[in-house]
Amino acid sequence: MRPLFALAAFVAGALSVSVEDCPGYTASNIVDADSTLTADLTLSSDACNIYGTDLPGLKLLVEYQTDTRLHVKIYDAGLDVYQVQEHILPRPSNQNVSSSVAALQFSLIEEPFSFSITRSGSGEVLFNTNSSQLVFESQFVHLRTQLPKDPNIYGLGEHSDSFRLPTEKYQRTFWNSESPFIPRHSNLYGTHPIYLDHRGASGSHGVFLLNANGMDINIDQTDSGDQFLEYNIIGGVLDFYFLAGPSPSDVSRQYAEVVGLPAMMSYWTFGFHQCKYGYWDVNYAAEVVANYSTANIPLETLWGDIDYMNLRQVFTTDPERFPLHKMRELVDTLHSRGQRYVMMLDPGIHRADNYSTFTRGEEKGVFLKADDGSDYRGVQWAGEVVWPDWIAPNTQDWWTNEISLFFDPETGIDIDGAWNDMNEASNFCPNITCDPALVARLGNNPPQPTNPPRNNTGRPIPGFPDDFQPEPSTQPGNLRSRQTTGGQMKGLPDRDLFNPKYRINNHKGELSDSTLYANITNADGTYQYDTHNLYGLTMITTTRNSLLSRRPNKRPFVLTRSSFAGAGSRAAHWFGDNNSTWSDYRVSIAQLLGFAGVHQVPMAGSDVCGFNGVADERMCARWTLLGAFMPFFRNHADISAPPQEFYLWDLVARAARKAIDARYRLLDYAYTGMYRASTTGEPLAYPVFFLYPEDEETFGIDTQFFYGDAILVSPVTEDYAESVTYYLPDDIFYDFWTLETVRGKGETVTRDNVGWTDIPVHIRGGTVVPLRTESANTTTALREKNFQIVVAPGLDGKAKGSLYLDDGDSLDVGDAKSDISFTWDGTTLKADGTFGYSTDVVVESVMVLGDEEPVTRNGSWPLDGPFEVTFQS
Ligand SMILES: *[C@@H]1O[C@H](CO)[C@@H](O)[C@H](O)[C@H]1NC(C)=O
Ligand SMILES: *[C@@H]1O[C@H](CO)[C@@H](O)[C@H](O)[C@H]1NC(C)=O
Ligand SMILES: *[C@@H]1O[C@H](CO)[C@@H](O)[C@H](O)[C@H]1NC(C)=O
Ligand SMILES: *[C@@H]1O[C@H](CO)[C@@H](O)[C@H](O)[C@H]1NC(C)=O
Ligand SMILES: *[C@@H]1O[C@H](CO)[C@@H](O)[C@H](O)[C@H]1NC(C)=O
Ligand SMILES: *[C@@H]1O[C@H](CO)[C@@H](O)[C@H](O)[C@H]1NC(C)=O
Ligand SMILES: *[C@@H]1O[C@H](CO)[C@@H](O)[C@H](O)[C@H]1NC(C)=O
Ligand SMILES: *[C@@H]1O[C@H](CO)[C@@H](O)[C@H](O)[C@H]1NC(C)=O
Ligand SMILES: *[C@@H]1O[C@H](CO)[C@@H](O)[C@H](O)[C@H]1NC(C)=O
Ligand SMILES: CC(=O)N[C@H]1CO[C@H](CO)[C@@H](O)[C@@H]1O
Repeated sequence: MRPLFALAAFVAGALSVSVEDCPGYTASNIVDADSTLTADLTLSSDACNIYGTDLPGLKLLVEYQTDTRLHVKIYDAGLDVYQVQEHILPRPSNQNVSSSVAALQFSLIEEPFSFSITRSGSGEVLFNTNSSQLVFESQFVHLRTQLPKDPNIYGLGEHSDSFRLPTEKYQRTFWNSESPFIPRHSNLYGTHPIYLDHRGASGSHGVFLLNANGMDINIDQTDSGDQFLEYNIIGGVLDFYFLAGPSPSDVSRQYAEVVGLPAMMSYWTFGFHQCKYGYWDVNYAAEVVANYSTANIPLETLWGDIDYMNLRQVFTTDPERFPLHKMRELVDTLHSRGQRYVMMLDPGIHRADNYSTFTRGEEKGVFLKADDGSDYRGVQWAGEVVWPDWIAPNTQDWWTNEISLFFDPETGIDIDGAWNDMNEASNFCPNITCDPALVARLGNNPPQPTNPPRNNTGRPIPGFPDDFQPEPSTQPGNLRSRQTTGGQMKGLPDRDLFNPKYRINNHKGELSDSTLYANITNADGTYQYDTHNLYGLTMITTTRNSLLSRRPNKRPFVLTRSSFAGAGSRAAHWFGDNNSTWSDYRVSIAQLLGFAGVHQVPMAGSDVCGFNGVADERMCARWTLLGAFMPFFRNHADISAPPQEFYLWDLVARAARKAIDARYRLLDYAYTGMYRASTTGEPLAYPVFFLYPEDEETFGIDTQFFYGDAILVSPVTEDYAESVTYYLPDDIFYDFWTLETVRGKGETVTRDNVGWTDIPVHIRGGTVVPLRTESANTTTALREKNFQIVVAPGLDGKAKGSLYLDDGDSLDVGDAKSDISFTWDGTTLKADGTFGYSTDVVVESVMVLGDEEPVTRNGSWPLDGPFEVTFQS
């Protein structure tokens, strides 16, 4: 949602910094063992100190971690420079493979030090840093790699630009920020320093830089036309994971090995969700639910935005507009109808002595502290607020306690999931001159009395020794043993935390503007300067743990606005506060491809019909049809926007009925994709080139995508258009709606007269798609429907697919799951695999598509063991 103040501060940063005067480093003491290489790097001559102080001594560590993953780390010998805490992002285990069997090779030049990564066999250079000196200063780290001409680079989100990134004068800035209207070419809510470099027939690889500090990544060309990508970072170490691919999906899977497999989502989360900021009372909210039913549009989940809160305090309800007993009634009713309820939890905690969430947090010492030991204060919805320090020792217990009290099924609100917003973190204080009490007065809350200052030494926490530290990592890294003798990797002292000399291109202005001040320390002694981009990740980790503790065997559902690498293993993501424009409708596809294809956050989608602005009927109809083919499907609008529930327009209602009908019939197909994603890292939504990696025409496509590996979605993209031109690769396809065969020719196709309730969708030949025979008004009811198996033979006449079944909600389903594979050899459909999930639902028909009319065989094949269905030709 939107902040009270819109800041227009935008300062263009220099696209490329001059580092030519810097001396670079010289490598020595090179120890080249079979699966590791280490070296010392020393500053080659006098420091240049362009944006800080050059560090004289660095270490290089190279590990051949797996056949396909090479880890390269350059860090300070003193181990003082901040490194992302292992408990926040656990590192993958190192399998110590021999370099002789690895798909990637590391080599270095000693003086001036540079390194390159090549593909074994072909020797193709994937990464080479020799065109620019390595600069490693107290507040500036610089590294540049060459790229081929016209490279196909994807990822580096969160952004609202094209999926394939521009190659000239393009900059990605990472500094998580509240970003209403999702401005183009700007830092948005999340940080994912991973890019996928696709080189057609020679393959794809990935480069992940595990660094959470503010940075600018420049993609540009030198005056002589050499293409490069460079990192300009205001802190942290160079911690690279090179992923060999060679297929694009291989890169996705290998990235998941580093940052974690996506969390498995419950079946119901694929239902249709409705939300709006501005459902001003519980009756209004209930009426929305009722109106969906009356309109015969299936609504799975109602969402509660901050409206429900008393004085905008989390874990409270407004006694008049959302009295607890009415809320309980609402949720009971929803549950009895097979529907769900999700509520918002913001991190800004109202600083009020009569607010028990705050006072309990105070007692446990969970809030971020100012330098005098008092709570660090700022402004959020409730007025003057404090923010949890998610890594302080008691914060998890405090948050879990608040969640279990407020969401107690017996006495509180029995939610089905939690929504974490404003967690960049957003602060309505515009800058460091802010007096929170004064600014808060603009809101509806009086300033609260200040707390007595506390002893700041060692941040004392009641009941704990002064030097108490957060849980040590469960997966010790390579540096762990050195920690006792070396530094603590918590950040160099004596830095300018407000105005580092290298100024990243943060569209909000300075580092501390509209967020937590960069000089605030966390409980473990690290600074917000270094950990800013991790605030959202640590919040959703804590929320997920709390939900798990509340319902230990149910999959927690957390939706987050802010994210960092690895967020998909903990939460779903929506693309924030977009606008009701055709442009934001279109860009939602590029955003989905970034999150589902590259960033490993598969449960993703936009605010359908747009959050800000005024949703237009025809635009909303198109967006509804598009949103129904994205993993996360929610209509959501701002309080300042007019209502945009699907039932409000006849056209949109018809589009919604049709879209949801298709979505629900395909729900098990998508759920199977989700299972695959959560167990292997295979994407749940694919860029077209992932499936046609050698077809250059597909590399730039970001207005079409595959929902799962079989369903190609090609929406109308132009404003108010009734025709669309889309690309069909050289392959066989079948129209999803008419089942007609469509021979793709590796050309664009123009389709005219696309009605306002229509969206072009194709089934890719070579696939078997399980559908429910009919839709239902809830996903619970849907699970009772039988299956129809649709066989879409490929050019070779063959096809394959799969169907995953379980109870839809348990965290650990044990053996109670079925993973059924389907193969079609031209005459027989074979179903094989595991059949541990017991169900009365059967396969009721098998339909084979082809040049003639589809051929259907009806029957009743139980899903308790292998079966075959033969078609005579
Ligand atoms: C790899 O080597 C490291 C350090 O030598 C060791 O701690 C780790 O256990 C090894 N891992 C495997 C899988 O052998
Ligand atoms: C960097 O390395 C590449 C490939 O090895 C080589 O072609 C190029 O000349 C080198 N550039 C510089 C500036 O040394
Ligand atoms: C629900 O429908 C009724 C009848 O059309 C209408 O008066 C009311 O405004 C609608 N409420 C909401 C919240 O859409
Ligand atoms: C769905 O339909 C069933 C049967 O018609 C009805 O009992 C139930 O209340 C409906 N649920 C919703 C959410 O509309
Ligand atoms: C706390 O105090 C404020 C200011 O006096 C008041 O408006 C609010 O209702 C109180 N809250 C509770 C939960 O008593
Ligand atoms: C952070 O900076 C603010 C504004 O200059 C200052 O008031 C405060 O004392 C500093 N806090 C810490 C923890 O250094
Ligand atoms: C800080 O924000 C206030 C309020 O918007 C503004 O008046 C002031 O000029 C800002 N100060 C700086 C240093 O940007
Ligand atoms: C602050 O705490 C430290 C460590 O617990 C203690 O040594 C010191 O005396 C305390 N200072 C004050 C002013 O209370
Ligand atoms: C947001 O969209 C509305 C139309 O819905 C438009 O009038 C407005 O200009 C847009 N604002 C921005 C900042 O794009
Ligand atoms: C804030 C912002 O970036 N808005 C974009 C909205 O969409 C138009 C195109 O329709 C872009 O030009 C704007 O930049």
